[in-house]
Amino acid sequence: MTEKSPVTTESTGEFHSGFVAIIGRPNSGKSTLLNSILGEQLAIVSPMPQTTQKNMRGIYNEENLQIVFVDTPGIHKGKHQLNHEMYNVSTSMLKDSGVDLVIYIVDMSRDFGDEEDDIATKVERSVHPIIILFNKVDQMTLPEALEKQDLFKKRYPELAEKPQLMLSAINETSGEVFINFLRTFIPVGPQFYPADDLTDASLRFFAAEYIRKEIIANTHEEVPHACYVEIMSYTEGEDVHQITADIHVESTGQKAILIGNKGATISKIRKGAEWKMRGLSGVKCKIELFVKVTKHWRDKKGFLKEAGFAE
Ligand SMILES: Nc1nc2c(ncn2[C@@H]2O[C@H](COP(=O)(O)OP(=O)(O)O)[C@@H](O)[C@H]2O)c(=O)[nH]1
Ligand SMILES: [Mg+2]
Repeated sequence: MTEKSPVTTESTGEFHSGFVAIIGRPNSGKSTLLNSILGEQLAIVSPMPQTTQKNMRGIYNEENLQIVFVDTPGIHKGKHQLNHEMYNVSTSMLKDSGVDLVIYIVDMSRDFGDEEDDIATKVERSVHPIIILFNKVDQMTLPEALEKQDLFKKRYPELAEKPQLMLSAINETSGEVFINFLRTFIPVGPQFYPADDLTDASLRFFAAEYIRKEIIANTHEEVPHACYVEIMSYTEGEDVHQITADIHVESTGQKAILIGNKGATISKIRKGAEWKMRGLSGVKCKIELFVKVTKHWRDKKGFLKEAGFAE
């Protein structure tokens, strides 16, 4: 093998592995791509910006290959300390963060503005190899997509020569297409996790995520943004998992919306999350939810630290 030929698992027979962070604006399709790669609806996806609050690892396995993906919150400058912490978590991936490579997802269905400029500038300065993924090209014709790609390269000339790919993450085959593109960039390395692991996140983590997903699906506007789900207990019995969670909101008005008329909304949230947790755990799940008013939690450093948002 000459030095320049691409390194593939087939050509060397050696094990390849790497940590790959997925970054981009809120709503650009990071979690959708991860789910497509894993073939599972693992990460929560929604049209609401900032659906992903915390980094989540998803693990892609093949016989001689393991790629650990880190799904991140969207890079967005919001007004709360929470937004600030999420911004830091995501942009820290571009610094010396233990990842081998960064996937920068660009949403082609939206215009490039300040937010894209901010991210692109940070990506330009990153210490890591970068792959650019132009997503949502199903929203346009091919000439339009090429024109937009050109616009991107002119706006961010330092990124023009980076390896890049156009894709629609919602397309069923996108995961496979993307992995085939990515695999040549993954170095020789050890297997970090057992080959049948899909994630290193706990059932506790997913319980909170799936309750959040139901909150997003059943409430509107500011309410889902003002909610933080804290798992208070998770007991794994042989044929039933018992989960209790506090949902923190910022006002009594939000609490009333979350509970709904005669408890209808909170009951829907609970049942939806129970159903999803049953799918994930394989056993019956019973969830108890308590709604608490924790004023200004999104701006309380102590609370955010305890909730795992801040360093
Ligand atoms: N049309 C289209 N929509 C997409 C595509 N990828 C993601 N979406 C949608 O964009 C929204 C945000 O996706 P999500 O994965 O949650 O974005 P994230 O915030 O970057 O993780 C969801 O409504 C997705 O269904 C795509 O390739 N094409
Ligand atoms: Mg996401």
